[in-house]
Amino acid sequence: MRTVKIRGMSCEHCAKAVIKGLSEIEGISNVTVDLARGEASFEEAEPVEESVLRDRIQKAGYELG
Ligand SMILES: [Cu+2]
Repeated sequence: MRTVKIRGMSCEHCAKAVIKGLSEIEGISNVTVDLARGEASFEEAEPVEESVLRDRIQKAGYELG
């Protein structure tokens, strides 16, 4: 499992948007968000490039890191 920091999430709506965005990346599954910690966790079939994560999180309206 991989865990990344995400900035800008404040409520369940944000969590859902991040979960949806990350789940759409090929090879990523079981995405969960911990709002209090500002983190998302997921399983990867193969390591996903950080730039791919960053792009997808930005499209959802948030920032990686
Ligand atoms: Cu929100």
